Amino acid sequence: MEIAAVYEGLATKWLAAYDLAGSGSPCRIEGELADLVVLGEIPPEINGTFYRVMCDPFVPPDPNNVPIDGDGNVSAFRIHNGRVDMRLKYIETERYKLERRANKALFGLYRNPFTHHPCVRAAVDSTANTNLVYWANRLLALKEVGLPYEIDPDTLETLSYDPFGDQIKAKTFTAHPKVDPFSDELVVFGYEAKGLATKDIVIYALDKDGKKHDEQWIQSPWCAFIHDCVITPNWLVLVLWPFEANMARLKAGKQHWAWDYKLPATFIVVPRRKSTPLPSGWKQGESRVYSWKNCMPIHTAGAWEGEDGKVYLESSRVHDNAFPFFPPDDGRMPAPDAKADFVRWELDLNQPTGSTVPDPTVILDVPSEFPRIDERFMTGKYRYLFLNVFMPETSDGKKNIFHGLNGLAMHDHETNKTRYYYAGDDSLVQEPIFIPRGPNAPEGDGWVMAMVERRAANRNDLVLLDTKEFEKPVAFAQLPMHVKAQIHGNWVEGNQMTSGRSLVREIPEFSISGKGALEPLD
Ligand code: V55
Ligand code: FE
Repeated sequence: MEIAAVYEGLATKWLAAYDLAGSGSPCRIEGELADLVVLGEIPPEINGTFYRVMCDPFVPPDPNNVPIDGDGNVSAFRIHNGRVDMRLKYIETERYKLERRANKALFGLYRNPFTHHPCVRAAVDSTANTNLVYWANRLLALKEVGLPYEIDPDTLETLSYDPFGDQIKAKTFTAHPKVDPFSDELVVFGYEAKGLATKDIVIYALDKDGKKHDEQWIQSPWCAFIHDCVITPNWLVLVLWPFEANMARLKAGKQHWAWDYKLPATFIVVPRRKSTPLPSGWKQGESRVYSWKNCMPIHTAGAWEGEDGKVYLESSRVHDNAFPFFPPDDGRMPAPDAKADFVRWELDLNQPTGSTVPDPTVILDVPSEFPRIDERFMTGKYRYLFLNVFMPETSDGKKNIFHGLNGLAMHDHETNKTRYYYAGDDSLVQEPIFIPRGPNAPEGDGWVMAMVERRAANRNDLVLLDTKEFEKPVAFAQLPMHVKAQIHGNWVEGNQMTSGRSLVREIPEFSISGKGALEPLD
């Protein structure tokens, strides 16, 4: 990081405070703002809340810690009658409360208790900073290293850790559980589920009341980083990144993960239920492992079952280590011009476990991340894809996802056409969410919303696009300040939440005092 000359010679515990552009500078704000300034018009049909979470350390972090380990700071944008209300609040994890009371970092490196202050060894080591998912009438703040924190959907106050409690003996819960809208289940997995550096993976579903069923335990081929997954009606596919964790490295006080150029990106295919019809040759309780080459399929869009007995899944892909803060043991850094694209993988379930999967089909040859679909259609073949991209015409062929994403794309699998929204110069865009035009709207008919960072102005905008006219926004809601990049976010329809309370303070009715009245002048 270049230290700006204006700050030269001034020491700070906050290295990020030297970042004049503001992009990585600490946000650390909590509070509310009613009725944001809106340019254009927010359609009155939109009624719900966009929840997003930022990685925003409250105390200056250990200088050797990685950028994905800051405290979870939630922003909620409630949209109703064309108005946008905003609330920001930290998730009060044990870790956040301990460090705030101590006024300094007590936790050292990501997911390495051997680097933590001994007094916090028994505390939950989760920042809950990765995703917010509404399920079983609960708003869950998720981080894959631990179990969910439940937060209040209106006040954003932290209510509890592990709200699904005693049903499941696992220490972890993915930040990317998947809602099956047809079976009304949340499909969950956790890896390192029996503790640090273990190869145990737990898989289960939570029904709409939060009751667990279809619990299974499987073994990972190595202790891999398993961030995302896909579901089809019958299958769960876990996506393994080529990092590895082991106790020796942890005990040596080093990073949890090391990239390994010899490991392949790998998929574990698991039947979701005992009743899943198995292809011939599959034994009851079996799961199969398929791999490709070394690469990082970061996030998935969705998956479907083909008529050919294959499972198709789509993901972003970086052809190298996209997390250079977890280098291989020999310290090798990823190529600065590492390629990134968006691809479709084909998994033939008739192939024996251990098989190599064919090269994936490139769907978008553009640096892409944060793919989303109209999630009412999750588990089946979908037509539309929404994602963050680095705009092809601004890329000069050299820029990649390490340079930030400055546009949104809407891709139509049927026509193979891609529409783009360019956020503007000096602007970066974050993960989009899709809002259906109504409960029965056709797939992809609605709006896309995303946070835009206006770097030069050091301020943010929420952008709203109509999927019928993707290139030109219908509205912006302006934030008066800069907020940090979100990790993930989700849209929750107003009719899914029942409290009826407001996100911001309302002015109660009162009687006018009469003391302000002037006497008539004549
Ligand atoms: C990711 C993010 C995380 C994490 C593990 O983007 C993986 C991937 C923000 O925290 O803990
Ligand atoms: Fe993620």
